[in-house]
Amino acid sequence: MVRKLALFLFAVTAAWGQSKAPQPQAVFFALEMQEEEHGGYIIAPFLVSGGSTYNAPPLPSEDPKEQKRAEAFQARVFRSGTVYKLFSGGKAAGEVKVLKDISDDLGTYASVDVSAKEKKPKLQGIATNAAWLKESSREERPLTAEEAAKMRALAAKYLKARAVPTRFVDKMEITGSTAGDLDGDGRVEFVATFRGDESRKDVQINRSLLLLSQDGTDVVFASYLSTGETDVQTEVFFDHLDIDGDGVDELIISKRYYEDAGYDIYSRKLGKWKKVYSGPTSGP
Ligand SMILES: [Ca+2]
Ligand SMILES: [Ca+2]
Repeated sequence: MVRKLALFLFAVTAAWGQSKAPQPQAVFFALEMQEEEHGGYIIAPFLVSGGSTYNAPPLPSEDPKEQKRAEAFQARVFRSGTVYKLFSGGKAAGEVKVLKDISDDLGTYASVDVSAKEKKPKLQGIATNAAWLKESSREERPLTAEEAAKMRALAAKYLKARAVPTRFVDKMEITGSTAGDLDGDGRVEFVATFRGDESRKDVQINRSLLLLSQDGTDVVFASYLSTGETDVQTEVFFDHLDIDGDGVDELIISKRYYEDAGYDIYSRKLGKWKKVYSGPTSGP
């Protein structure tokens, strides 16, 4: 009897679960300038999300079924004239309008027309049709020279503790950075990514460091990668946006391999920063 009741309850719960309205899925695209190749701005999808879920967009594949999914996805999201909201640094930054699907063997992307609130020489940001996203009212600005120097000093200290030589650290370049109040507590977090390489006895070493700091004096979170010539992996800060709407911005990081690129997402959950999504790599 108990078993029968359990089965019945299970069936009811399962049916209820299925009848729940599916979470609306939105697409997130990286907006980047690709001057040489496409004469302007392009968007490339890096995430399909219902807010708290992180899924990879369907990408071209040798598997016919996957390929069909990818083609249907492209036809839907890259329909000419489709308008997406643009966010940059968590702020509403304008809109993008799809001009043309220019996907090829290397990747999935469309050329777009950008109507930005603020014309920057090289705008980058996140385009999306996510209806739940709200513009952040928090502080967001570039790092000052003094703050960038603080982050550099912090990176040097962090790497020194990992036996990375000072001469290497001195040559590291900052690949991306921002100062923004990621969690809305009124205090500004600093984010910076660094990269560098050196040859030691014909062996090439590449190093990549992502640093998140409260005010340039302490490391809140770090992701350090040391790779060789054939497996180069670099993390470059791209943008931040509260994708799941929990009040803390996610960090969107562009990861670059030797001939490949993709996007990863870091999120603070239960007080700890961690990687919550590692997107597929595709194209340049
Ligand atoms: Ca803060
Ligand atoms: Ca969040």
